[in-house]
Amino acid sequence: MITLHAFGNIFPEGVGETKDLRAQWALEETGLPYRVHALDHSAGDLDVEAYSKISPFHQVPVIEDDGFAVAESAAVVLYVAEMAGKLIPHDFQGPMRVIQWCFAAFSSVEPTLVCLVMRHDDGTPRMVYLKTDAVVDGIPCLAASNNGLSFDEQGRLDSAAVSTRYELQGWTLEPGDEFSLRSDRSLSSIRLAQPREFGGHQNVESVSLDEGGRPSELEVGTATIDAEGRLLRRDLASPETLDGIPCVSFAMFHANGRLAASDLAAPLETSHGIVPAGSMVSFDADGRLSHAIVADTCVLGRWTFPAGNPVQFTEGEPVPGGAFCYTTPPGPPKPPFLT
Ligand SMILES: N[C@@H](CCC(=O)N[C@@H](CS)C(=O)NCC(=O)O)C(=O)O
Repeated sequence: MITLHAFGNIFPEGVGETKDLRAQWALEETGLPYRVHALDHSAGDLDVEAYSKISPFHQVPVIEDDGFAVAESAAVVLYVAEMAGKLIPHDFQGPMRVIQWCFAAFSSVEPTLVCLVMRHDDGTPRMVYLKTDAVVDGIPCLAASNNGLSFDEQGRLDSAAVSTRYELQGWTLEPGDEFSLRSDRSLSSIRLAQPREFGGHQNVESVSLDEGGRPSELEVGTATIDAEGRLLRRDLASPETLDGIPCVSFAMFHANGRLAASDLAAPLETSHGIVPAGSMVSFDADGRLSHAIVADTCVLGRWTFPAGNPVQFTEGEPVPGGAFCYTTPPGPPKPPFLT
């Protein structure tokens, strides 16, 4: 059966807007049976090494059919149509016309639409790109093609980059620094235009702030630290053994300093079988293996897990699912212009 890798959880603004809906729409339209592998965007499910095996750009949608993975929504839709023998005419010219409009959608229509103002459901602007610097909601905002201004549903500015040095809620922003505000108007994050000293830490690239306006997480080079300087995450330039685990690409840590998650640099032996190299693994604060996304097909306990599948270790026992479980789709997708 086809597995659709799609979002199970994404930040609120993304709901109903993401390209996995194109794949789900085609699947529903053709009536092909499928199941959904629900990914949590906010938890970083798309960022893990194992997922890059099926999604070169760490994005959705991807479908897997009998071990064959197809990414890119247009290709997925074509695959589904071909598989079902529906949606595409069977003569010579018909398929060419479909391909023509697929290319047009991606290279001509979509980039143009993305450059236009995005709006909330009630028509008020959500994203605006300034032609020249302007003061908006009292804040000097930078005009830059990669820095749109976003507005909440009440029309209040909620993210932008500043055009000049500006004091915002006790923090000094330099030109080009990007900020975002919560709905209670408290500062939620700052991305610094250039790495610099911030909140007593050197070389800071971005900061998340808590509701009290204190830094909670800081990106420092390739590492993330908390306000006390404790390491939360760091990139690994080469494989390292951490807490006895062969790690590669990145490592996340619990508050007690123990390894929380990484990709495996080498196969990991467990009492239930071998978790293959390249799998993403996570551990609880006592060092027990809690989850994995397996990089290759493997047998763990009573189960065979195909590549890219999630494993949860419940009291040490491997079972499918957990944080990344398969779910049945909630119903046919509802593209905005059909509702
Ligand atoms: N060209 C790709 C783009 C896919 C894409 O932009 N996916 C977004 C969701 S709409 C995504 O997965 N974003 C997650 C990320 O980049 O972190 C396609 O059409 O499939």
